[in-house]
Amino acid sequence: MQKLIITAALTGAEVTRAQQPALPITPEEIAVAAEECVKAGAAMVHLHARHADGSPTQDKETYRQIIAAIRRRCDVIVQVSTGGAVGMTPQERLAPVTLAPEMATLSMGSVNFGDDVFMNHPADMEVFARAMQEMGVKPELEIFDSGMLSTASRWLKKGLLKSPLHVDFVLGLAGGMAGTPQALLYLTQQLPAGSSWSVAGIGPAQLPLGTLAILLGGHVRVGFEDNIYYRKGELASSNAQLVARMARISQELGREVATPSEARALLGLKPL
Ligand code: KMH
Ligand code: ZN
Repeated sequence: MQKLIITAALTGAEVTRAQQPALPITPEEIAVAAEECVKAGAAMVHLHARHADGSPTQDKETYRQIIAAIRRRCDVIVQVSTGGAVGMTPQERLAPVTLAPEMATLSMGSVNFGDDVFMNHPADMEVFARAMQEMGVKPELEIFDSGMLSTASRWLKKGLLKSPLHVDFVLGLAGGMAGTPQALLYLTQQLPAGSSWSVAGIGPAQLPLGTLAILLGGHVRVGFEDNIYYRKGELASSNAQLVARMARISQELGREVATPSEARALLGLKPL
């Protein structure tokens, strides 16, 4: 089995300091969290930017500062969000891709998001996919439901996406597909040949689905964006604590954890 790629989704757009006191918000805090996660076994960070008051932003300069602060501290695959926050315009959301990061997320369809709707109109997402191709940015396809994988297959045929795909199944979201082993197994069976995949289980789904992904040969995303708890009723002390647990489980199960450069090779990214 390939080595395990652990992605740390450090901040997200929705979680607040009131909910999770250790949430990294400023570029320096995000860089410190990234370094701690790398030391704990993460090979990739999924980034969201925040204003100083904690509100979400897709401001290019803020992303530039975050990436520079991370690069000063550690080697890690940098993946920016193009999901941003619910209600942002497509133009706003696409801004960090113009920094030519190694990777960026690409949501493959719309989904109810709690009491909101996370809108991803196909015409807008085509623009995102083309921009990523032009900038040499590898997309990670965010899959919230099975129909989004059929869109990915169609876009492969149209040349909007290139094989092999790397997809992330986001499961357990209120309004999305269930965070169950059955849902994950079903989705992995629909993948285009040669694809790599990870799973981001939301809330209580993070630990069981991450463990299942380790066993199935997939990869794992953990972090405060998706889950702020270590166990029921106990907040995690840091993003790194969640990464360290996944690394520990993987090693116990006999699967080694990839370094950032090993993960780049697995994902077909250029060495840094
Ligand atoms: N914050 C969510 C509405 C992504 O980063 O690509 C969207 C999101 C997905 O977080
Ligand atoms: Zn995100």
